[in-house]
Amino acid sequence: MKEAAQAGYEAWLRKRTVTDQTQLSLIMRWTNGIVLEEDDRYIQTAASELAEMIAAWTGRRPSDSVPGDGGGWLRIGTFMGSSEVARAFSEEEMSVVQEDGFRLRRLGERVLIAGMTGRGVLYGAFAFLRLMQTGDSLDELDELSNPANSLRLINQWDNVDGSIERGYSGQSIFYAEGEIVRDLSRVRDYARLLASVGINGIVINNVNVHKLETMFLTEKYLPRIVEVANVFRTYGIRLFLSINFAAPIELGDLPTADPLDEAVKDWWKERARELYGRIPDFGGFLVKADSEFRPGPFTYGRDHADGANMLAEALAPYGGLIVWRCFVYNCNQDWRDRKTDRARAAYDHFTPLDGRFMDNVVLQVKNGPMDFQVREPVSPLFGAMPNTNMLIEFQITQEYTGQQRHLCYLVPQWKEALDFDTYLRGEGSTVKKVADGSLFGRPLGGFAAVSNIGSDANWTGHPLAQANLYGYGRLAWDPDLSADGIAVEWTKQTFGHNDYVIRTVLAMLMSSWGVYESYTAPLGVGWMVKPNHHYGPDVDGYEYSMWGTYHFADCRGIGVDRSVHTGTGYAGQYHSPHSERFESAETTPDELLLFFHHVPYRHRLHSGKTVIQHIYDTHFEGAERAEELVDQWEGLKGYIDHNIFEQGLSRFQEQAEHAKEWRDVINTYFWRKSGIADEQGRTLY
Ligand code: GCV
Repeated sequence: MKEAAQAGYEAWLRKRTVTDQTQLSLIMRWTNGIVLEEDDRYIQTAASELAEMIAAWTGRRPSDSVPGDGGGWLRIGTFMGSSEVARAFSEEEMSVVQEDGFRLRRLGERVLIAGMTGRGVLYGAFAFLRLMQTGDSLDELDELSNPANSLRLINQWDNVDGSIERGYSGQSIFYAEGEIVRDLSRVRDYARLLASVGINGIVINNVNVHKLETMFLTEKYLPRIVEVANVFRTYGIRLFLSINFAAPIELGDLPTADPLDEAVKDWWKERARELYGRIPDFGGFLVKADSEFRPGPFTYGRDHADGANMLAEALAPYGGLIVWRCFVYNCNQDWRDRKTDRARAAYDHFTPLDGRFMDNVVLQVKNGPMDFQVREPVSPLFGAMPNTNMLIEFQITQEYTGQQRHLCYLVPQWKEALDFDTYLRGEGSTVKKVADGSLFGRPLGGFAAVSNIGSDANWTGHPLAQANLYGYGRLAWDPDLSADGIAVEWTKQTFGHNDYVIRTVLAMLMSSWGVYESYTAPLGVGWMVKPNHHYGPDVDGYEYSMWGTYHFADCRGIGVDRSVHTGTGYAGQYHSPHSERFESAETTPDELLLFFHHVPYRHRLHSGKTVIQHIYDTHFEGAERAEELVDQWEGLKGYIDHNIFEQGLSRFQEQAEHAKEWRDVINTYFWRKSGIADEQGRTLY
């Protein structure tokens, strides 16, 4: 019973006896002792993680000194503190290791885990554990690893009442009934998981900051927030808070939140002084302002730069950051007006402000111009603000991608966004280089993503949704890793080394985004979901699609004309050659056709099919492929943990049923609308 209740809890840091003999002998060979010379907090964490995991895998705890009998052992430390570690590397080898980076090297019977800082050593220790779980030999081990991104953040959309906005795996692990939970052991276990994939910052409350969370800045909550910060600090993770821009008013202290008002500036400076007095490494504030009815500087006739800089000034003396979100659009658009375009909004609002943000401000930009749909183009903002720090924001929680009832491995989608070329500085100006700051020589940059975890035993509801959390961290560290490489790593650590299991899970993960897209959102049309909760098909359902739809389907055709010549002009927000490619229906890639163009149902795609035929066929195929996922998963019975198998089975069965509902709702709608196909999806010419 206990096992069932906890199945999946250890996630990819499984603490069980390793049964694969090759793997076990590799681990036994190298882990007879762990020697550290420094008393740094992160090195202590690294040593205890290594010792605990190794003991759990092998049944033998490593000694804390050099083993006498000649077996392999680990020496861990920084280049500064440990003379032995320092001696093993040349000046040049050490100089290329960045703040959070590490080197792993085998030297005779020793494996060195070395970093410039204690945090680097901690990441090195987790990398070593990963190698033990996935690799086959350490004989040639000599690895240098630096994170591509300095900021690798997680955003929790948790509310202090215990709910999670867009959470699909239970309640918050941080809060219950208006309080921070007493027992922080689960928060600690979450911190371990995050640190193991390199996350170094967490925003612990929802960007929509309600009355109670506004009080996080007060004595009511601060002492407990300090405790949460301590837990994350053990794992090298800095704590951030989302704030309400109107907090001075909400808390009854001032009549205004005008960012240019001296009293407002002083109020925030005082909050910063208090916060840093208690949490010296506090990360900073995340702000959603003038977006979806949240307060912001517009009320006072100020702009985003005025608002962000006022806060940035308050935090700058302590090294704090302001992460300012660019998810800004007019919710009350009247969709009879076909020129106003939500997709344009972030670019239109923010590009005129390029160069005006202080150095400790980072803009957080969603990967696409809309809102985490299953398919969107990449936000053109990434190619438009060379004088501004930026973070790319992903959504690990599957709001529009099946809500963790459906399988959707998102790493391939994120990879596409990261590899997209903005062309701002000519060919090779990829989004990943904008995000990491290297393209424009920006001091700060990185990744942020909305977490998908909750109080469910296995953290993510769907057992395979853990791969998204894992994959996000790994990509934030190294955006050049491949989606299937990450999937294999995750599978081996989570399910062990059986080839059949690895191949099956890999195939399921890698096909899942395409499968989900095929029975839900064809050719770049999004939003065909039920209002508010966004689960399930409803072609005209989305709550902000007033007086029309987000797809403009009528009897003549479907899609949104975003061209410059006849449409909203959005295509012109890209640099050449994308601006020309997206301008014409002939050159727009099929998968984005309806995002950029309104075309007749009989318009012929590059694939050779008409749009209407494509919609029907993909929805039928998608539903079939969803059924195949059930078969694939059933084939794993007896090969993976029984309880995890059961968790997955019910979800795959639901997915298969639900995919049929999607198929029928979408196809029936377009059959009626277009009047050129029958109910079975056969086009009537
Ligand atoms: C936290 C979408 C979601 C909202 C979310 C918002 C945002 O609109 O549906 O729940 O709010 O994005 O990213 O701020």
